[in-house]
Amino acid sequence: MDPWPRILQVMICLVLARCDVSAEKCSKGESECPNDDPKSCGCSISRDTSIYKQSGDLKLESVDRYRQTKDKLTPASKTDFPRTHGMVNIPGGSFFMGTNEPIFVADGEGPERFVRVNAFYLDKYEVSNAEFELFVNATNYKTEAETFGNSFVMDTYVSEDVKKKIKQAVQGAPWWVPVDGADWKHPYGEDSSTKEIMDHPVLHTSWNDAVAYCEWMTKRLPTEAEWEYACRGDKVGRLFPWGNKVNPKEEHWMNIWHGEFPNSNTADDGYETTAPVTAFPKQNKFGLKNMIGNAWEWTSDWWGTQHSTESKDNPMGPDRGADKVKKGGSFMCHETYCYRYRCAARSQNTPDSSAVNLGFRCASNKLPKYLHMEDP
Ligand SMILES: [Ca+2]
Ligand SMILES: [Ca+2]
Repeated sequence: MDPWPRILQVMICLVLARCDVSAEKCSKGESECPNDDPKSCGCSISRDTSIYKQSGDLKLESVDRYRQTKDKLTPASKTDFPRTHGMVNIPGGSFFMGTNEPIFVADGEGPERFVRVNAFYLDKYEVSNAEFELFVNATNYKTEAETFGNSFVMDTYVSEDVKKKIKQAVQGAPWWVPVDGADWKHPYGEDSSTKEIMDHPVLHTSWNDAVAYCEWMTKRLPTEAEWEYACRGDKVGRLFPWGNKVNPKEEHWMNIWHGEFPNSNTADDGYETTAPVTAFPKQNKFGLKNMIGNAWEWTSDWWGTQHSTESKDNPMGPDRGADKVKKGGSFMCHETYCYRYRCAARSQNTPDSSAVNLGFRCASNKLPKYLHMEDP
């Protein structure tokens, strides 16, 4: 029996339970939109794995299998594409995490709290398709989207042929559709490919996939505190890594949605979908690219929205949870819908979820032996 209709039905129901549709429909100015709803852009749609586990027709063993073999592998592999796995040094220091002027209160953007972070290394770029391909080729790793056989894509980016096969969408965020065959190699459905975008961020990677990749690179995911500290780059209380101007020097420094979401994308920044991970100026003094915009980025923290105002050293988030924190917003973010391309902004997904606008970059306590440090 084909389990897909039942799976889809249950998945959509559960997705709906996780999304407040009233906020999704708000396309007015931010001041007119509900500010207390963390789901207000449809960007936290999550997969529900329990239905797969209950049905017994799916085994998620790829991460474990990969762990048994990773020591034999070589993260410094050669590729035809320019490597973008370099890391920059983020000196230790302190900062105010979060904001006392939250846009999305229920996201737990606030309150501001004093946080100290030890020095660490962070990938200068989002992980690209080319870099992820090295990992897959070396380990035969199978992502969770490939195992489940589907992932979330915005309908705008899906071909008419693929659209015909889609029977359901997420209520309140109807542009989000579960697409069969969508995965990191087929970001917009089975008839798409990454052939021309190998230098773009890898998408449709779950948190578990991201952890597996970073481990293979002898790296790890950044904590949310590390990510935000790196994003802020010593700019106190600013919205973006460089300050408060959306377009510094009248230029575009990030890849977001321009036009009227979700109906028109004018691509004023040059990109209707993703941009190369090397695109745009460095976003702050650490030399980081595309921290905000382009692809959302997983962090290691469990999701929580109640933060103590006590100062903390190297906080790692709640001990447990259902969702993992992602940061930075994406090419699908528009000020009127998902104004989350800010350092303090945050969102969440279950660790096995994947989507067309979700990727990651890795961190490390020490510079891996096979790497030279990147200039900031
Ligand atoms: Ca854009
Ligand atoms: Ca990003």
